[in-house]
Amino acid sequence: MGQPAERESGERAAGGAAHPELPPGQRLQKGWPVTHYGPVPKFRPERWEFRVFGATADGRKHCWNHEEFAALPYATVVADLHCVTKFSMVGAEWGGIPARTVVDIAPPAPDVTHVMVWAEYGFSSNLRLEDFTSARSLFATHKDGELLTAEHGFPLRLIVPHLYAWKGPKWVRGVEYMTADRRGFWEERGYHNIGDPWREQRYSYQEEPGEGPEL
Ligand SMILES: Nc1nc2c(c(=O)[nH]1)N[C@H]1C(S)=C(S)[C@@H](COP(=O)(O)O)O[C@H]1N2
Ligand SMILES: [Mo]
Repeated sequence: MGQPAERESGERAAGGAAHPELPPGQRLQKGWPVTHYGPVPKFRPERWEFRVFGATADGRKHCWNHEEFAALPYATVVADLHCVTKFSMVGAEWGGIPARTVVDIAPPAPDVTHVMVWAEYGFSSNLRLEDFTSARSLFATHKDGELLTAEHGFPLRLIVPHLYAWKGPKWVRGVEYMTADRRGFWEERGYHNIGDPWREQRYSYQEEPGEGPEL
């Protein structure tokens, strides 16, 4: 399998000096490019809901409408964004609802090991439960004090600072609790199942036994 064809648009900096704070192989990006597959969804507040489903502790689906979800306690996290196509955007202050808050309100069953984070148009990404519930994982509504723009994921995107950015779906709509691992959209298409930028886990062919379900 060749390298996955991730689409990119937006400005690219010419060069960009090596940066000691960056994971290996990454370069600094001026500005904030827009990177995703497919069209930008239109936000329809009356139809929007956030769902936690799958293997929940109480066996039920938990739903929030937009107003309810946006009213959950707000927190900020300063974190970099590392795209697997090698650009990084550093020092953003993300604001929103910690993933842990969602997990506390709608806890998983004891045998849950992974989550699938679902977004508009069926985009998905799988995470180990401990990556999802890490203290800095955030469902972001804001960046640097301003509401996200449509192309950057408004009204909600996941930020998982310690993993490559494809592990953070834009236009996120829900979380599925899973008792076994399953690959998400990019993980099925050649990207690494774990995606730790500090270990340069870019592609699925780099996976060690046990790092991901069979392709
Ligand atoms: N729904 C959705 N979310 C997505 C993607 C996507 O294709 N669809 N691409 C990911 C990738 S690969 C990156 S690098 C970041 C880019 O975020 P940005 O466009 O805000 O820079 O979004 C991530 N979230
Ligand atoms: Mo990316």
